[in-house]
Amino acid sequence: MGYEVLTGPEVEEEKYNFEMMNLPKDHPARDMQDTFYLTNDILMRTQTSPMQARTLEKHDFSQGPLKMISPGIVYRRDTDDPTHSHQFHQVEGLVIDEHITMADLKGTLITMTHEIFGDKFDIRLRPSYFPFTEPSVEVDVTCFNCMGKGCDVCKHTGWIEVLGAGMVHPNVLKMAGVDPDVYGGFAFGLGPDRFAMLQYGVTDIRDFYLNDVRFLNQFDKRSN
Ligand code: FA5
Repeated sequence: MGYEVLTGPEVEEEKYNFEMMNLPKDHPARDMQDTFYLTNDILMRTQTSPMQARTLEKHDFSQGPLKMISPGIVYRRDTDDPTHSHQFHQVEGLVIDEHITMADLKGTLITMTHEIFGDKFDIRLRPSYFPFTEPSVEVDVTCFNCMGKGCDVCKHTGWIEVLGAGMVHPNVLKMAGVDPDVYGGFAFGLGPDRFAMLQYGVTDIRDFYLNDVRFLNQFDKRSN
């Protein structure tokens, strides 16, 4: 779909992880992502969203629109459970140009989800909150374990949350030196560990990180 693939640092500056993502110091939403700090200003990134600020800062819009995805590992002081790990993957997506709308975001998300999972899985968009997007949504996919009936894996909701998204907040553009009166667009951040769980029927995210060879061998093409 024409996206540039970029990677960024896992040991990140607080400025890019929070400040430039419209999360000033003492902003209550910082609690949404419990953080491993290395020093006052340096942390293990809690999300791939700092790559939005890093890319926006550099992009030359006279050369055309910005369309990037950025995969990588992120870290949070989350309590491990079947769908949460303290270390996991995210893929950030960012599209900025003139005249980008929420319909472009929705079309992109539907295309992506159906391409990966096929038509037997539904998605739903729920209104949500992120400091760096307005409006914001969270996207859920039908639980692979119970196909929507409700089970332990999906905490009896029938859905598994796989990504957050929204229209990029004007403050994020402004802080990166981009004029929000001219340019705008959408961003999303998805959790590929949860995508892999859905696709391969893995009921506990911790299995990816425990290095049990009996589990890992299933995915080793040489042993199949
Ligand atoms: C974020 O991290 C936002 N940066 C996403 C975003 C990007 C929103 C751009 C808007 C625009 P959230 O905390 O909801 O949002 O995490 C995004 C996804 O990462 C979740 O949907 C989920 O799939 C995955 N995720 C979050 N926490 C964990 C965890 N502890 N273990 C595994 N996956 C997780």
